[in-house]
Amino acid sequence: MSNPISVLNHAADNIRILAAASVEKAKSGHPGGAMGGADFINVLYSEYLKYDPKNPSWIGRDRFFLDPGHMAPMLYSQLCLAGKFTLDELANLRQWDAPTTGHPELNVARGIENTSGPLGQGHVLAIGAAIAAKFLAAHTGNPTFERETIYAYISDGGIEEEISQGGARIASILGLDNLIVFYDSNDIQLSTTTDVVMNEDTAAKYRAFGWEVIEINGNDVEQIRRALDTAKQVKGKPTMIIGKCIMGKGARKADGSSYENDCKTHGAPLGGDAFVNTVKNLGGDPENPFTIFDDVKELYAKREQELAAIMVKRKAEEKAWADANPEKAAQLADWFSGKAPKIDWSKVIQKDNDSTRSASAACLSALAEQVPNMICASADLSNSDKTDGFLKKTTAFKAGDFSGAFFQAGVAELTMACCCMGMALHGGVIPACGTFFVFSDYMKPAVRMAALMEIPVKFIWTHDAFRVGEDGPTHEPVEQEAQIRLMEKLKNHHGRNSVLVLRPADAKETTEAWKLAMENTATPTALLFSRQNITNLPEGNDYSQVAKGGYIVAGSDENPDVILVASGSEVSTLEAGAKLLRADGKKVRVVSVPSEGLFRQQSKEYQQSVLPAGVKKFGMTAGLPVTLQGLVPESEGTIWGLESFGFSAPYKVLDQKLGYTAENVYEQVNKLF
Ligand SMILES: Cc1ncc(C[n+]2csc(CCOP(=O)(O)OP(=O)(O)O)c2C)c(N)n1
Ligand SMILES: [Mg+2]
Repeated sequence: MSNPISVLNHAADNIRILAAASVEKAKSGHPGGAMGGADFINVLYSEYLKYDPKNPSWIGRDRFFLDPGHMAPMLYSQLCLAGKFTLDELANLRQWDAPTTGHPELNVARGIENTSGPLGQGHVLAIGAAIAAKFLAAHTGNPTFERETIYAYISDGGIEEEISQGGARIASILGLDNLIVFYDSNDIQLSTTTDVVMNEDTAAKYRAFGWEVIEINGNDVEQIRRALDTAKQVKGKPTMIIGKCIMGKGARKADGSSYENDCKTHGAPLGGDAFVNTVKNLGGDPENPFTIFDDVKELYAKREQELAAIMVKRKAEEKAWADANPEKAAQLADWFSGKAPKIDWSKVIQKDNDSTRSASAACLSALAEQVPNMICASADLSNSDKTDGFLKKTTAFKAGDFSGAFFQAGVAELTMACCCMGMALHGGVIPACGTFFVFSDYMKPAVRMAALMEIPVKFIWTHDAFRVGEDGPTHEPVEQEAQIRLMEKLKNHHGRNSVLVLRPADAKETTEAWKLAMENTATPTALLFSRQNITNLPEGNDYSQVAKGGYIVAGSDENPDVILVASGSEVSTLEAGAKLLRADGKKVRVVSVPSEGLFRQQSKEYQQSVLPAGVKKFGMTAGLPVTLQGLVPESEGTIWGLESFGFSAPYKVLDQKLGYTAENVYEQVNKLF
């Protein structure tokens, strides 16, 4: 490399000053880690990371995933040197409407590949992105994906988080040699030094996982370069570079003594004279810290030219491939357009009275055949969560062979979710992942981030109610539906429901639910499916109405005396109860609400026409009664729900014992009159 080390060190000091200054100005934030990591990120951006300065969303770019979101000042300062943020924006860190949010939020145009903050997730997103790059290389043959390197930056907190074990396992078993993780090992965390909580040999741990591990001084330019050069040559496995970094490198206290390696710099401004002394120590002007040094400007101007030259070659290579493979090239453009794929749903033939998980398998089977960029995953439950409908049409990923489209994640739901989210962030693929609904609890932190980032991952959750039965209360979801439906109520930054949640009532509603899921390119979708068979809704039901979130089921009476409301398999229980009520002369309407969130987006007139105020209502849910509270007001009726963890017994016994029968519907509804 031709860049003088003195200039690189100056640039790293520049980053340290900018990071410390932005935190100082905001009066809050995290300067210490950012100052320690500056050397690595600066070497990476000034000499290694390949991206198109003119087109931030270039599909073949290297990607940088930050795990410790609290090190945002480091990333923003680095991206400021690379021209993606202004000095004014740095000075506005953490302020209303500023792009320099407290923790980085996904913004590819600004060079931010992922939202980060919850430690541990960020580097597993990178693992997902690395999988996506391997998939695209195998499925398109476009050489640009072979050249991509996915970089991740992890800190002590991310290493301590359990998800790092799942990530380490997956990256190794899949041989992700396009992944380079830098571990900022500064021995300091928020409230203690790391030795208080951690005595593992992290290098040995990752070697045992099958990774290449390189140990360096993380503040030394030459060692960083050598490590990156070596890592890029490694074949067949991922690489971790463990950089011993100095927390708060260059920081000085008010009395001029060292402020390095001190927990206090983790999450607070250096403060007053300490800040002044630090900036001076780093060669800056405390009166004017928001400055880019001239030689640093030159360094990054030079890098921009180098990148422009690299881009000429890469674009030519991509064009040669596109010219030789025009159909594939058109298809690839389509995959990266973010548009919903075209699917012929008439190919999905549903069996009568099937479980909705099997009905989902029928959909997945069609998707495997028709959506060549879809990737389906399961956390070791594919034959139960019925993602095997997809698997039967393809093969699972293996190290060196990404010609299939199934991702066996092993028993690691959070890891699976983050990998799938990372695939979505990479772009070009449509990820879905399945497990039992009760284990969605292991995924919530990721689902929340997927919702915040607005990425359209499909979460398939089967065994959606206590009718798991014999497995007992450990496996019976009760409060989970209410929890995930809270995400329908939470709006994302575009004002949309942050998650689309669909719980279809029978096999044909399942096809409609999958259709909505595939059309939803704007948010994650949660699909809740039954384990047990469900009687079809009445003949003549207009299934296209699933798209309205809630609708009147065929066979309902005009001017009803009572409206019965449910989602999922409880709709068929209500239908059975309706028969008994009608035999008594009652006029009954049955309403299926696969998504309350979607239903509430319809016109007030429509909502009122389906659930008119003033008409008696009865709701039935296998979840907590609160699940239906928005649809069945207390003043108009009652809700039959589950208020315990459930019990161990065959599901038909549980239905009887817990009151999920036609007879109980009849009895409870009669109490309203
Ligand atoms: C899942 C999660 N738990 C807790 C936190 C709060 N937190 C932010 S940083 C941090 C300590 C991080 O230490 P380290 O990763 O070593 O960063 P450094 O102090 O070196 O900057 C904690 C506990 C978090 N952001 N995410
Ligand atoms: Mg640390």
